[in-house]
Amino acid sequence: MFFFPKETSTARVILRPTITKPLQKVSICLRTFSELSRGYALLSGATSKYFEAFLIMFYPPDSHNVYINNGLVVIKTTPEPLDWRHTCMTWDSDTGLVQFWVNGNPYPGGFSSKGSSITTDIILILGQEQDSFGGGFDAKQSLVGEISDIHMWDYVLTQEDIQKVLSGDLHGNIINWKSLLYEIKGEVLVQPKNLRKSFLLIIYTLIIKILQRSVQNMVIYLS
Ligand SMILES: [Ca+2]
Repeated sequence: MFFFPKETSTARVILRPTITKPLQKVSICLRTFSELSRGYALLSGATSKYFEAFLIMFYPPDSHNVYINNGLVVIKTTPEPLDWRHTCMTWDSDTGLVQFWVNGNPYPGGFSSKGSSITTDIILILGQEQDSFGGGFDAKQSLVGEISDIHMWDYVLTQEDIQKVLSGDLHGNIINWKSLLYEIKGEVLVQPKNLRKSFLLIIYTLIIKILQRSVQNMVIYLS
């Protein structure tokens, strides 16, 4: 996973998708962990024509601004407890339909940029939001936290596909986390993904409880 340790306007990961023709259908999935309460970009894609060609902004705890070729769709979701968060989005130029999932749960989407296509010059960036083609970053829109399991497709995923992505059985055909092509700029650490935020917290809580019980038993014994 990529770890963005602090708020900067420099730290970013530039992805190298294998796109040979303009995208008229697209799907993206990724996992993020962040304790930020301000808005931040989950993914920023800019083309020479549209600086918000493919952008997902998350405003915790329940709102997303999705842009396709500068066309905005606002998506409301149910707030989730602080943990790794799996976000998926699809867009189909034929209808303009934007679909959205968080942790496998579908949410009402919207419509954006029907009939257009995302051009092959797209610059895809994790950690920062582009206000120009490949730049124009603002620390207050940067990600502080972690990103993992990013996959992207040049077709529209079904609900069934989303479940396969969640369980790790479906990988992207234009961006694949298992064979990711990327370039790091600034302070971004590459680490093995761990579950410390959930699993280790449970273990830690259990140990504290056991210790507390032992102390209580000792007190009872002594008195
Ligand atoms: Ca910005």
